[in-house]
Amino acid sequence: MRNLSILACALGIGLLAVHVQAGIIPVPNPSFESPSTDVYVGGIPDWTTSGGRDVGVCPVGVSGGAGGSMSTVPDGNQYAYTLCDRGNWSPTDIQSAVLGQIQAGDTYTLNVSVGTLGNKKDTAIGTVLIRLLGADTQDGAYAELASQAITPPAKDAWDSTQPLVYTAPAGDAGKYFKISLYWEYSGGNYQDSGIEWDNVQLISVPEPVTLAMLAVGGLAVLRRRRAA
Ligand SMILES: [Ca+2]
Repeated sequence: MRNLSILACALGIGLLAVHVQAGIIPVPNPSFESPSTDVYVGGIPDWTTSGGRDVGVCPVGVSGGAGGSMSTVPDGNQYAYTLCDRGNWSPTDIQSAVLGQIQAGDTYTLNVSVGTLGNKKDTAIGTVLIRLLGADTQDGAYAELASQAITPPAKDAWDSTQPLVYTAPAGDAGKYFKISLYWEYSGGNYQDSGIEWDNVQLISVPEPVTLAMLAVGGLAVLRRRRAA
């Protein structure tokens, strides 16, 4: 009987640890498969957009929009595009829905596939960032918690090897957070430019000390059970 209770206790701790480690944070419309379309469509469901000339979703292999398209897509059939052109250099920002509240000490890893539109020049693409934004209240003013500068890949290529890794300090605990896909075009001497986005993934991992404390706590419980 005692062995059974020890086993049950160990299983419980194990399940708790698994639960704590299962840190995939759901992101609405993470692969820009909505709305399903066969053309360029302005706007992205579940995301807010600002700046640029045009922001929306596009299926792979479709030409149009600002005169170019991607011939491959990392995930599914569609990607998000952000276009700007001469005379409209305003930074483009695509922001997710609010995803939850920051847990102090947790490490958040944001991975996004970033592409460069097929007909674009290789230079002067400007500043490309993937970011986490935070606010004290859900509807408050969101400010940058962390950002990762992205070196855009070659024309008509995708890159997903530049993740944002952010370990939340105590001061950010409880803040509401969302994802930002940001592009500030440098204003080079050419018309039309595009950055593409796909396959947004956000994972959180508890701080190691939390897991260690859980393990220590579990051992203490087991010892008490054995002594009883
Ligand atoms: Ca996709």
